[in-house]
Amino acid sequence: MKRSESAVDTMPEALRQSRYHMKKCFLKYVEKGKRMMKIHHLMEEMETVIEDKDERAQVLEGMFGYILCTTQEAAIVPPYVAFAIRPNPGFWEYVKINSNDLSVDGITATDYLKFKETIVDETWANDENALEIDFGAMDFKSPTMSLPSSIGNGVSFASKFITSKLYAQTSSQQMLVDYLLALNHQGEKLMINDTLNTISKLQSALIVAHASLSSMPNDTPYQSFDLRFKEWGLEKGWGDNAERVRETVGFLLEVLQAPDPINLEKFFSRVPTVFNVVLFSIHGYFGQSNVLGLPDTGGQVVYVLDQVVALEEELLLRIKQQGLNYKPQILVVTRLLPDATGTKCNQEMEPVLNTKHSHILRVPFRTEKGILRKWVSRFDIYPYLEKFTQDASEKIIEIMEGKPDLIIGNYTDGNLAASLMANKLGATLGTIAHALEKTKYEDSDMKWKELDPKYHFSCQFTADTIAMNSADFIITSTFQEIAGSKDRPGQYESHQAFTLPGLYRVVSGINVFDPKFNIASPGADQSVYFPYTETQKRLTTFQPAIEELLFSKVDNDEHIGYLEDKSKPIIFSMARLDTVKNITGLTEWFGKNKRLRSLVNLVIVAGFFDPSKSKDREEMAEIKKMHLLIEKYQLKGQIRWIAAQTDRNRNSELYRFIADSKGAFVQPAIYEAFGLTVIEAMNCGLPTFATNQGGPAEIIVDGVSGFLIDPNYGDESSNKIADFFQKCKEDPGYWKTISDGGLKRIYECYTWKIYANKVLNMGNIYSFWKQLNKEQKEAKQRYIELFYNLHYKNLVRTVPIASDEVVLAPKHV
Ligand code: UDP
Ligand code: LCN
Repeated sequence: MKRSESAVDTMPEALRQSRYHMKKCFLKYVEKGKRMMKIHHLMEEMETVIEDKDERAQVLEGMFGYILCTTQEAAIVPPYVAFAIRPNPGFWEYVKINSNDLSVDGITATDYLKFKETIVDETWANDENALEIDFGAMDFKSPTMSLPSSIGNGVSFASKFITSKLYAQTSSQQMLVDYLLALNHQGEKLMINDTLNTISKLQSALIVAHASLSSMPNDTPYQSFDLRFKEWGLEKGWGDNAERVRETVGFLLEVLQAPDPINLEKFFSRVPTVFNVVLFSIHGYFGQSNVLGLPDTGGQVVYVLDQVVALEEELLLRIKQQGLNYKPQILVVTRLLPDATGTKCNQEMEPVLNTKHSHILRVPFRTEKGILRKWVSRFDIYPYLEKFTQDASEKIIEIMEGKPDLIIGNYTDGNLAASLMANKLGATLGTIAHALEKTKYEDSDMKWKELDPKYHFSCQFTADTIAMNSADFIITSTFQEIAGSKDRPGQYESHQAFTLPGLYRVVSGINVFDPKFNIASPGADQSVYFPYTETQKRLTTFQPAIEELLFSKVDNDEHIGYLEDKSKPIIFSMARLDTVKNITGLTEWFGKNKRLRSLVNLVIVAGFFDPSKSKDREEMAEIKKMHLLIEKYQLKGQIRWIAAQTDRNRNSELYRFIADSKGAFVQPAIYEAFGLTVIEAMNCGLPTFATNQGGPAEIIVDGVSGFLIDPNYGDESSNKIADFFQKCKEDPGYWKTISDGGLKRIYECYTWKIYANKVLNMGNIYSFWKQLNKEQKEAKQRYIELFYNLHYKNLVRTVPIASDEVVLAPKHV
């Protein structure tokens, strides 16, 4: 079978090939009535029908086998079975098969959604006025990419498209001039002044300037020719010396003469567009100490704090190279938490460590009763966001003495606030998902009604869809996040077409081929997470405390369990104690695998030990499960369970200490969006085993820079870990080969320097892109406003508002 053929064309033949078995199979699929089936369910049922192994293999090797392997799910409404088939990332097809006669119909995404809705809400599914959301309808003029290999490389595509527009339309060229004319910093003109208000005037001035610069020594400071430049209509911002100015002028001259994407990208990377940046990161405990491991407080906080440092550093460099002496300002805007429980989350302003001009700004949540004091889960945060954004916007404008040039949101709540503010002020908007919840829970869209009381997914998915459509650009950590892998849809991809039966049907939510998507992977702070071999930098003061943390024999508030045989290498894991992190899974794999237990000890850093002290429902359940597993598998003497650790310096030394023991890091999550611990461990030279479900599958090249493990197959995964340690025993050089492979991978792809450069280039290019596509953007924004006001706000009203007055038992228990 040719992969280029569509399923609707090949399915009839595929069914004909083994009609007898297929007939039985489809009757089996419909036997239990209406429901959803995943690929493993389809396979399992097939196994029961085609008992003979060889016959089954024959079917699976044929066309039907191929179609089945690319099927994501099937919806069953007897006598029909509808398949959602995904032959390649971003490409979907839908077919409906009648189990009685095996006739095949190709159906649209909308029809597929309607079909599957009938499983849960037939009346609504058949209502021809059921609300359909179609963001694609607003995109008819927008260019989209078509090659899967281009997904996530939006800047490059946008440059090509801008180039073609500049070529074809004088109006677009004039837009470029107008864009440059509008550049300013607090009213001070940059690059060109009003005398150069046409292409020809600009071009003539640049030719004169370029000629004069050619005769100057490279290091001539801008100040020595700025007056001459002014006479020609050119203002500061082109560069700090003759060489840089000449290059920048040269790039623009090339673009004006014959636009090409390379010079365009180079030119835009030089344009002084961004000085003031706002980053929204609202939920959890956003602080610089004593917060990691607290509920809803994990990698995002680490990411945002490192991001600020990297962005400020890059901004300072760029501003200097632009020949300007402005100070950049970055504000991280979060929630002020009066009940800060030992953190600084009740302080309004706090300078960001290792920066000169960046601050955390905290704004409280306000309700009709006044300021809300207590922490609320990120799932319950929606009622406060609109007011929070209004209050925060006022503060931000006051502090920055004007509007920010770039607003970046983080996670659903931050992205929604950022989009509300950016829309109001007309600022450029970037969003970062970190982890879209929709893919974390199976059928979370179809089951929204059942899950809403706990998670309020109706608000969350609506807010996510609004933010991703408002964004001028979307930053993702991996390709997987956008379009997944061969077998698994991406997090954004799962918002392409989905349905919340009874509420609305999204026939076009986001297109993964949209050029707004850009991959910029985070790094780990390399002044903290450095290799175990850099002995002179090692934080030796922590070593006695780490010895105690790992090896003392007492149980206390910080650790329980002990390690009988200290000479064994350690397998180490550290994560929030969420179900999806699967720390209990790892404990169980270890418990069950005698060979692994004989080779290594297990050290876990996660949560704490008393479930009654937890505010988080998932954490409570996981704590209880950990105790049960330690008991069940008699792990005392081979496991050390350490409570959540908040000191990143000490943590980094812990990773290195484990590396000294020739151990490994294990990240066993059921699903991990990116996984900062994975790159922290790799930065420390610690061989890493990480889940193949999500971002880590892209970070690690299996067997070269670490290992991938499948959380769905615990025995296989624990054996893979055991094999590694067995091999290290036989070949002591093997451990170092993997450790070095991990470090090489990090230095090539995962550093904050690479990140900051990419993100600021996005800020520059998309600020212009937004202007170029202004009318369309405005039309879409109107649609979004309608959706927000008429629908989202009603959904938010279903979320209970927290109160400080009554002390209730945690509501999710
Ligand atoms: N972390 C920590 N102490 C803990 C658990 C986690 O310092 O007890 C840190 C960890 O070092 C990493 C971050 O929290 O920097 C977790 O990020 P990751 O992306 O792995 O997961 P997330 O929690 O964001 O889902
Ligand atoms: C949230 C997650 O769940 C992690 O996978 C990421 O590493 C973290 O955010 C930072 O983006």
